[in-house]
Amino acid sequence: MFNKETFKKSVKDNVKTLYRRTLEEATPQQVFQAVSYAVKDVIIDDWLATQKTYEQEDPKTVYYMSMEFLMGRALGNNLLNLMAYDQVREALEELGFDLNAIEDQEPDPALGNGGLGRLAACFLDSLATLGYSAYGCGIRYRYGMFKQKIENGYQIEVPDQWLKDGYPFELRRPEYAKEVKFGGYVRVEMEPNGKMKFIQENYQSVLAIPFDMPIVGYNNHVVNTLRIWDAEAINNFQLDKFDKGEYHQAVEQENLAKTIVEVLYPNDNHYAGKELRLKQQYFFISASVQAAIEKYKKKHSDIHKFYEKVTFQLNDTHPTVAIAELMRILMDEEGLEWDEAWEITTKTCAYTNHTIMAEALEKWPIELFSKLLPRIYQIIEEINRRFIMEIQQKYPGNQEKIKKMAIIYDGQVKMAHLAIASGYSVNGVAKLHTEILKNQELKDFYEMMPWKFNNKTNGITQRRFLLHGNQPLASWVTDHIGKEWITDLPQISRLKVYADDEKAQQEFMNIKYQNKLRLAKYIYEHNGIEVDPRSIFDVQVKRLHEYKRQLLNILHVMYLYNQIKEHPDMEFYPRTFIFGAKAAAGYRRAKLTIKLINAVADVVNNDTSIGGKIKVVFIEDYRVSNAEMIFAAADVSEQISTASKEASGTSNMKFMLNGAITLGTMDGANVEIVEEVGEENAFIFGLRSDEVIQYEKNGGYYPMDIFNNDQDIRKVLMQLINGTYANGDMEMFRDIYDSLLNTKSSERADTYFILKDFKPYAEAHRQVEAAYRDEKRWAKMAILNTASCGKFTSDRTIQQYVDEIWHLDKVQIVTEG
Ligand code: 26W
Repeated sequence: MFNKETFKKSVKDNVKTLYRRTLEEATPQQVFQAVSYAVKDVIIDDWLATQKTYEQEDPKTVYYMSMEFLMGRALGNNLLNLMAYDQVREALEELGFDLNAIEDQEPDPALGNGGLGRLAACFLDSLATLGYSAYGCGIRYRYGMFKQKIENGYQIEVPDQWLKDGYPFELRRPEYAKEVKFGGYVRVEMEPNGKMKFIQENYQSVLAIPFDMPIVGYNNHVVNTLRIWDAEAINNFQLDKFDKGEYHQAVEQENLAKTIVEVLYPNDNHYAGKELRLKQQYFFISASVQAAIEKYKKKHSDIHKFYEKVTFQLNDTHPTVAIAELMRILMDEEGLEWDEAWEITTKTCAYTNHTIMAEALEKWPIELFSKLLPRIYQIIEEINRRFIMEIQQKYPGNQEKIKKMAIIYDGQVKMAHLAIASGYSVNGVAKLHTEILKNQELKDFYEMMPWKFNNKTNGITQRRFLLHGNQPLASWVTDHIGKEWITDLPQISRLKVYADDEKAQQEFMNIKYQNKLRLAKYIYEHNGIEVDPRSIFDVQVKRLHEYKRQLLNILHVMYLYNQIKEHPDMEFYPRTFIFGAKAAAGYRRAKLTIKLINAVADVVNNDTSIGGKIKVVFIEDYRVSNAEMIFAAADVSEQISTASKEASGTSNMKFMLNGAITLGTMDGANVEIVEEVGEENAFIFGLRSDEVIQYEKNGGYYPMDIFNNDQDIRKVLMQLINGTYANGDMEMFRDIYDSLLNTKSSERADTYFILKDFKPYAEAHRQVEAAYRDEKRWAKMAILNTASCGKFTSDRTIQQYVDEIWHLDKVQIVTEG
């Protein structure tokens, strides 16, 4: 149990032992470290108790395998889940410190890109809170997602040195190290009993060292583990190899270990085909699968029943080599026959698809794959051979089917096909997304194996994104309906009775105003831009990608600015357009879009003639920690992806939870958000997904018609190439102009239907403005959004994974005191 005085003493002692200083002499970073070690001390007891309970009760365990875990800061969240936040705040006050300021000292662990990585983090929070035995398995990247600096309007990537001061919440576990082998060749030996034995030889190895991070459940003493793997050379430098003339191999092994976990690939929804990435994948998967089997064997003698106690969830195709690695260990090390190993594997592995963007699909050239992972490749070849036989049996003589569905085809290993053929479950992440998978992208697979397909609409944890991120609103909600919403979000619907209550409306909007003030202050400090907290805060924060259409947003801002300039007396409610987005380092058009946003901001923000009616802000280095503050302050949530392209989206849910109103297309989970809150409490516009798909089947549409017939749009587009936002440089934004209109290039003009949706988007914005002018109507809509977000808790999502896919056993932790 938590004790304030013990805690204070522990903080003081920690500063002394860690830094040989008194609290008064310690730097803020040192205080953060000392406080965090004191918190870790409290966590460790529950961590031990949890692991002991798991050992005794032996519940089925999910291993959530993911290349990405976008955790965000741990200190504040851990304190809330431990129910110790207020006491620690007081303890620190008594010591002369501000908990918020200490929280700000924590690096923001960003071992992920965007939605997929943050979803994994929300899932871990829910698994622990619901009392399920779970491991997160991932990579301990030395450098996570890059830090973004904006210089002269352009994005600059700076390395994220999150480990430079040491990370207090991790625990190195060298006793669980595993060897991972790359390259070489496979020698086949005949055993006396006639069985074939496959031996990998002349390989390079790397030692995988696990670092464990505690995942604290809310108010239940459960502490699960996120296990991320670091790489080390196997025997630092082998002199004997040196003597034998194998100097090169020893050096290479050393280098492999150094590079393998060096950095997170900053691509989101774009497959680059880099060999190092495949090395990363096999590295953490081999170590994790070995660890899972070792743990299972400690308690169980019959490996055939592995799947009764263990399940692997593959977070997209990135961890899909787990299928072949499990087969390899079961056959080559446990001595099982193919059929036995196959039964276990296909009952253990399940796959989640997170995108239908074709350019995101992972396909590895056979050459590269078989060289790096010779034994794994053999096994995939055999899986493929048998799968093709199955296809032939089901569709005799149908070559088309084989061409479309084979795992290995055209010189490539297709990871999605491997995952679908070998897993017992395939799920999409929102209703619409799953339907598109079944009826379009994965149609052939669905027809052959319909029972595997299911939907699990994404969710988010209300504990980080309301309880921690928006403490004033969290308290207000608790004051009105009690605190059950913290672990039972659907309870939040009990706020609906306050939607028309004037006092409640005022309080709700006043909290929003306070949060806007906090964000305005942050913007002033970071951007030097003064924004009016009474203006509409219209926010789009997410990775920068063409399909997410930040370009539509900024083109519309250019249009509004033109309108105000042309009609200075027109009615106009002041608006602040806030953007936050990282672009993949090699994604040129995305980076140019960032430049455009900043260029428009420069012109518009400094034009005194418009009297501050529009402000444009690009928040540098959008990440989990500032996201929490941004959601809390938003009035309007921009969710404007081209319909059918956004698998789910999860920021839409975080905005809704915080009382922002969705301005969006009928895409991803927006569809379900509208279902919950009602169409009258959202602003929906644009092409529907079936319309987009229809256009695509017909080769697109003619944006030039729109350009020719609409002078407002034409004016905006011309401003891209007449230097309006580029100090007279007519070339700076030409690529963007070309992408929308040009027919000369190989790509379709306006692939993402920006001009097609432009006018409907502008109309939706006019409706936003009208609604906002009516203060009561807006307050009601905002309250109803918060009150209607119950479905979108990751607790619900996880419960559905448990009930419909994993079938885990619930556990209770009994502690002394
Ligand atoms: C191989 C390169 C690569 C890297 C990342 C391909 C694909 C990805 C991810 C699947 C991209 C991603 O984060 N997808 C997002 O997943 C979220 C969680 O399910 C969804 O809410 C988003 O709609 C989806 O874009």
